[in-house]
Amino acid sequence: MAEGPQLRIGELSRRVGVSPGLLRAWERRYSLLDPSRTEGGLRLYSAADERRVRDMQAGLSRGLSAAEAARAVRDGAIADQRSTLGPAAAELAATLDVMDAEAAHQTLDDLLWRFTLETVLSNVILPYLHDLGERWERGKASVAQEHFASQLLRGRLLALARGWERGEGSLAVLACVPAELHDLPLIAFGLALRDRGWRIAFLGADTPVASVAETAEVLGSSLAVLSSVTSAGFEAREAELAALVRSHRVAIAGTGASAGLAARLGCQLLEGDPVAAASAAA
Ligand code: B12
Repeated sequence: MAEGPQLRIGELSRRVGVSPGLLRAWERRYSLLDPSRTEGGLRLYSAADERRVRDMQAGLSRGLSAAEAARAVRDGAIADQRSTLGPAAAELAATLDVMDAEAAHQTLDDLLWRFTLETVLSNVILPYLHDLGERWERGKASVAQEHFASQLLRGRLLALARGWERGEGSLAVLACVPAELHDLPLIAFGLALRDRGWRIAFLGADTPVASVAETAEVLGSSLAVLSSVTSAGFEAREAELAALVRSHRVAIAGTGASAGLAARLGCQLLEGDPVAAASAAA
């Protein structure tokens, strides 16, 4: 019996942001998962299965086909890369925790030189932000540390975003719902979408839904993505969002977005981390 928690497919799906159908396909086609069975025949997945799914996502976000990514997971190629990413991620966290901007930028320079931006986003920056929030909630990180880190990373990501409005590709308008300030994941999503040939119009934090509609109209967008940490952020604007969905292709994202809300609005739900979601949206 494998160590650690034994998860049903729904719970595994929720954790990694991959639908149960796709997980089953990866299990069947590529033997990516190796569940144990209860006496009743129910499949239970281990921490090792979860890790292989995350490695598979990392392979896909690097542009590998599903078959190539599954092979890289089986050969341990992605795990090898993860093991060299790990120390760099710990170093970034350490430099940000002591508010050493110069050292943090150096670590980011080094990471971005050695790995693709998407690998750094998916494996270092986004997990770091998530972890920072958990530590802040438990009183293990101060507001100052959290603000320092998020401002430094935000500045860095926006510098990488320069010119993302240019090119020939389809245009996506990205915005947080009114009163929502968490625009970092939206920036990460925009960078990943830009890497897939899209152009980005970034409205960022606290944007009225009418302003998203206006921008989509004026610039001729192919997709408008709205993000919110809370479900209340979407629900307070449900009528306006429904009107936007009638005239434009819309997707909702962030921890406040759910399948139920997307079905009610008749729009797309973007699941998983912003890099995986960019693959789905593109
Ligand atoms: C940085 C940060 C801030 C910064 C935001 C800076 C910025 N410009 O973005 C500032 C300081 C402004 C801030 C403020 C607040 N924050 Co804050 N913040 C965070 C922190 C540490 C990181 C957010 C982040 O970028 N995460 C990275 C994303 C990618 O990870 P994730 O949130 O787990 O999201 C997953 C998916 O939902 C998906 N996803 C998320 N967003 C998106 C967007 C798109 C487009 C896509 C495709 C996918 C996607 O990706 C992840 C899966 O891999 C989080 C901790 C956390 N858990 O994330 C708290 C957190 C989000 N904040 C929280 C809180 C409570 C607040 C404040 C209310 C604090 C206060 N008392 O003032 C305010 C609210 C401000 C407001 N009105 O919006 C809570 C939210 C709890 C809740 N569900 O309501 C969190 C979870 C911290 C915690 N553990 O309690 N915060």
